[in-house]
Amino acid sequence: MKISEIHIYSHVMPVKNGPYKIASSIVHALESTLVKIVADNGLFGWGETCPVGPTYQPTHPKGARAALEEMAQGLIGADPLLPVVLRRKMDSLLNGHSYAKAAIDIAAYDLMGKHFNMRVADLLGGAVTDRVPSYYASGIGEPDEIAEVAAEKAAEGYPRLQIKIGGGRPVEVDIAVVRKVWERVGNRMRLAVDGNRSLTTRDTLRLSRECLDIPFILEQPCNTIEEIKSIRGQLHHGVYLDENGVDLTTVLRAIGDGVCDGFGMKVTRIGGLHAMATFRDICEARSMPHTCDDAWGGDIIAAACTHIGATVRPQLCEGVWIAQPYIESHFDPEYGVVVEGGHIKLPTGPGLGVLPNEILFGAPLASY
Ligand code: 0XW
Ligand code: MG
Repeated sequence: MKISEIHIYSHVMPVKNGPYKIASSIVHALESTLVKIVADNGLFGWGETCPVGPTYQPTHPKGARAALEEMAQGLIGADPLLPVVLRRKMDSLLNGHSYAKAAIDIAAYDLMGKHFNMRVADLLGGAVTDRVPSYYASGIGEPDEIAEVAAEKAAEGYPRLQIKIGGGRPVEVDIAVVRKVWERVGNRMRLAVDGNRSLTTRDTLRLSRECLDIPFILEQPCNTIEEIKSIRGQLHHGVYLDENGVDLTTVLRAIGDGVCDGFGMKVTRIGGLHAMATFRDICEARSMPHTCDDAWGGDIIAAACTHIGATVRPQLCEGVWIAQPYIESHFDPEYGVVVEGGHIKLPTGPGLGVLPNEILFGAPLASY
């Protein structure tokens, strides 16, 4: 089989009850990049990549589009059924830009699933569940407000809450937020406290010391692995890397150096579903819990995260975060991916199991 056409689209999604505020970005609307690859037998697959603004990671929508345009012509004729060969082909056309390559990888898996009449989760090794746990991520807010969100989400059935903190405000406020949430929900939900790279080592140590009695994990508190490494031995809480887990080499180094106890991982950051399956297996070999997320995205990304999430050993699955609760509408009006009762049903159709209504995206920005 050969890729005979590639179409690149852009689509803007406003944030419901926005803006969404985290330490590294305040976003009102997200610009997603969608890719449709068509094979010489007429089968097609969809991919997507959607950075949560230009400052969360070194990624942005125009960068995704430029990278895809750089590679697209050279990918015509490549076999979409061979993900490793396809990755090497992409690497021969462009250095880096994993988040853009991920859109092609996801589209190839969607196409492959349609070709073999298999769900993507089964192509990735096999689903161990039809309903994956999700987690809710609060925005940055005041103690009472976030405690209210926590109570609401616990009642909805979410097994885990990620509390966003930091962004330059006094650490006392962050400590008060965490304490208020704990008073309100206690052990009804597992807790992660995510600094999105914004805390100093000083404030991270204080947060951990003053919340000794609260069992949360600290997610990406500081900007760099070096900063985290320097305080790791003095922390009273487990540490997960998120933004710093930029590729498999870094993941291997972080695990080897004992810098972290788990990961918040993003499908597009690591380069797509194939790389994500490798990451899952590395984590399983070293008993590292992790999430299967993306920074943002519509139904294509949500389905991709759910499919890989469904293959993770349940004891190590920290949940699948999707942007759906923060987005008004779906790409696929019938089989759009949703969080219900804090969990996400694995799509049942072949491939990703979602079919976007492409009229929503208008004319392609570029076609090859
Ligand atoms: C909660 N997320 C998975 C979505 C937001 O884009 C940020 C991210 C995180 O954990 O940092
Ligand atoms: Mg995070």
